[in-house]
Amino acid sequence: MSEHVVLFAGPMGSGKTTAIRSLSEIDVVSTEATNTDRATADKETTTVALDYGEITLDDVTKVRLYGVPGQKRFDFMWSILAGRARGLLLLINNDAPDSVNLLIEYLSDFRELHERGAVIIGVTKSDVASTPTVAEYSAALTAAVPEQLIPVFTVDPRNAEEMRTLLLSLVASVEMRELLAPAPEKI
Ligand SMILES: Nc1nc2c(ncn2[C@@H]2O[C@H](COP(=O)(O)OP(=O)(O)OP(=O)(O)O)[C@@H](O)[C@H]2O)c(=O)[nH]1
Ligand SMILES: [Mg+2]
Repeated sequence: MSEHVVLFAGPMGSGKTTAIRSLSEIDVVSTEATNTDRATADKETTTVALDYGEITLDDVTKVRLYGVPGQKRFDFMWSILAGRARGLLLLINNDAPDSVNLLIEYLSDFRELHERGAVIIGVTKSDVASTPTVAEYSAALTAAVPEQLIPVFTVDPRNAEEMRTLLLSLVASVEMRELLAPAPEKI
């Protein structure tokens, strides 16, 4: 059985915890605390350390799913967990103010991971805000990271099938990268 570690990152309220709960086949380990920043995300709780779940794809591929807090005051967890991952699933909620630039900002915070591994973008809450479009995000990504083609999809983290499709695509990209440039421990 092969095994992968992927990281779910993105702003507060973009749906990281929801996505991991939709996908995981084990009880998710969560670290939720009362949300005191209701202006940024109007929800009861926020992640303060991590989420952890697991899923088996095609009976032979185990994927460890780690979610980080969206709030930057907990960003010490970002580098701790990013170091273990080979794939980055970056969620951006379409209803966030200036969401295109916010996405670029979060992507640059995980530069080391997306340069070393694979990355995919999931645009959430497009039922709440219909713009920006996927094309607008793609144009900004091409301008910010011209050397890498970063796929962008709309996704609803509450929908397990949609999340699974996105995850399969990311894992395929991770496996492709590993074939081309194996991690040192696998050489
Ligand atoms: N309408 C709608 N609601 C969504 C969508 N995606 C997520 N949500 C809701 O938005 C909220 C997202 O909350 P979380 O999953 O806790 O977000 P998070 O990214 O883990 O946030 P932090 O841990 O605070 O950084 C939940 O209430 C979801 O049900 C979507 O595509 N559409
Ligand atoms: Mg969370």
